[in-house]
Amino acid sequence: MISSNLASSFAMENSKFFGNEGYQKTYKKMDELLPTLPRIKGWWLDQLLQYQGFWLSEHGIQGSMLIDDHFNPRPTDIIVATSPKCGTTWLRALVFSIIKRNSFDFNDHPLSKANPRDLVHFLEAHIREDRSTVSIDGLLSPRLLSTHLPYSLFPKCMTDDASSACRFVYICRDPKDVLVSKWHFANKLRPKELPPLPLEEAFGLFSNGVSHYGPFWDHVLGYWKASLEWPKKVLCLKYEDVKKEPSGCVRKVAEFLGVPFSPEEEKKGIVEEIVKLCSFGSLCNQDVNKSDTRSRENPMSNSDFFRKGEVGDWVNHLSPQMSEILDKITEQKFQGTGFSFH
Ligand code: PAP
Repeated sequence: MISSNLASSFAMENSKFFGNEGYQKTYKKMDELLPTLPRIKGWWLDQLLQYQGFWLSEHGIQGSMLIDDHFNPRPTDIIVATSPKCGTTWLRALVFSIIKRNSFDFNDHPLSKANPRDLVHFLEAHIREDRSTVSIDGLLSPRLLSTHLPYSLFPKCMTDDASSACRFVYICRDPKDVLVSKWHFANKLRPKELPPLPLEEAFGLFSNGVSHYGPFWDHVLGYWKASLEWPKKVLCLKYEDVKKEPSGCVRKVAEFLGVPFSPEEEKKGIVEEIVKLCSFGSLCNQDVNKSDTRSRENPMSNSDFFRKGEVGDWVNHLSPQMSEILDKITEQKFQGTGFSFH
């Protein structure tokens, strides 16, 4: 069991970096909270803790608490929000290239030299300055950030429409494909000394809501409901729709972010350039994304974020019973909400 020992070690580890008394207070709060939370074995070596209705790793909780206490949102902030394996890499690339379309040549673009996670910074990680060479406060506006946190875990000043701070672009995906993608990913990340995670076990965890930032369905509903209530603040996309109609989705995101394409840009085919640049084939063929270097500090390599990039790969893995159960859960959870994956 990880315990307050690990939390204390966070505090000690971080005290090296944060003479800042405010940060120390947050770490102390975390130290007191962690031992009180229900916890369960995770998908690799980690444990997941139940925090405000969601299953998060200790780092996830730490990120959430640091954001609560120390993140200074700006009205121009753009936050790419996802439940893991729903299209984070893709949406990061799309939002980056939409917002920066006048800054770079498509033939010599940052996306050919950097993985999208190095261009759109992961808020929960970079708020911990000790883990990061990036200072969130030092980024120029508009800041492009990304998160896996559920909507309800953000402080009111970021989610309350009365304040104009932050816009969220959310993408979700058929949970059957999410499970399969996550299962493959988990097996890449599991240390060699552990046996591979059986699909049946991954299915059991996922369908019971036990996955990072899960239950998956509650994560989707949080953003979906917010998008209905505050359509200028939260935009919800589906992976399947972006696959089917990428140009339409790129235009929709640009309009939502207040930077619609001009008739001249349309004539020049900028939308199509963005779609092509961010496509699975283009991104996964960049040398930078072929790298499979992992380290203890950074256990995920760039290539881990590119597998098949298809809709419906679940048919190659899930049994008919598994898919039926997941579809039933999805139907029940989304009943009466106006949301569906069809
Ligand atoms: P994360 O949430 O852990 O950051 P994320 O990028 O959402 O990861 O998930 C990776 C999935 O997106 C992979 O799906 P798969 O396992 O079903 O193949 C990956 O292949 C897919 N993906 C990555 N880039 C793209 C892209 N440009 N277009 C479509 N799918 C993509």
